[in-house]
Amino acid sequence: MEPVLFYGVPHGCSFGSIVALEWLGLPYRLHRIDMVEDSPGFEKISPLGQTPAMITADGRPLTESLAILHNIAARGLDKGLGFAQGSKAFDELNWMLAYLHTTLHSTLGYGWNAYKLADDDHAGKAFLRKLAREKSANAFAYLQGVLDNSEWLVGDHRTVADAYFIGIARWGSDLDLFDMASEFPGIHKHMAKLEADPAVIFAHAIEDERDAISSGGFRGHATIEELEPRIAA
Ligand SMILES: N[C@@H](CCC(=O)N[C@@H](CS)C(=O)NCC(=O)O)C(=O)O
Repeated sequence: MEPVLFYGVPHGCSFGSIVALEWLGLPYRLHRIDMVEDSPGFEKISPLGQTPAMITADGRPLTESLAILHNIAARGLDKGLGFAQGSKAFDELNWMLAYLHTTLHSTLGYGWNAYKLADDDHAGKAFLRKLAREKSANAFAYLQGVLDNSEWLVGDHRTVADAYFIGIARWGSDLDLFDMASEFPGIHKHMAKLEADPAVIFAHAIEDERDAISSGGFRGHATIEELEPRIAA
């Protein structure tokens, strides 16, 4: 059966998994999770209530972006989305995914924590935003150095690392931390290239609930009722 990706709105890091699934081109379905609402049943797939989460093709629940992206990459080796485990290229991809998650995602996360604080917690917001800006500036600067010497984050073509990148790099401006074009022109250029990709355009349309034209294997949204037998299995 086709895998199902649970993606989160607003602007979840699951965006990258949607892009990667589109690039993969194999059938898949989506289930939308509004991260500011309760989602009964979702805890059976994602005990921490976090997105992305997946029901794999063989029916297992799988959480954590890196695990999901590697699952997609392993099915897309022929398309260059990933590399054979044990190869130098695999290690480079694995390294880049870990960097994007443990360094870029986590430092920008301070900005999301500031966003979620009560409106009148001015000191808390200011502290967290300062941390987010300082720490993620270093993370972006390093990545910009990578992109100064390469068209893609890993190797000479797009991989799941670029898919993951576009879902989280956008937070730099979403959270009003940076003017990406002037402060990180190399990052901005890579983002602009990816923003023109049909899979990225599709993922935005899905998040924004606009008409979404899949050039991959999207087979529609699945309701939680439809998924019940697979969740219970
Ligand atoms: N380590 C997890 C973190 C995922 C994560 O932080 N997801 C956020 C959206 S980007 C989320 O679901 N937040 C809602 C919550 O934590 O309740 C992963 O990489 O998949």
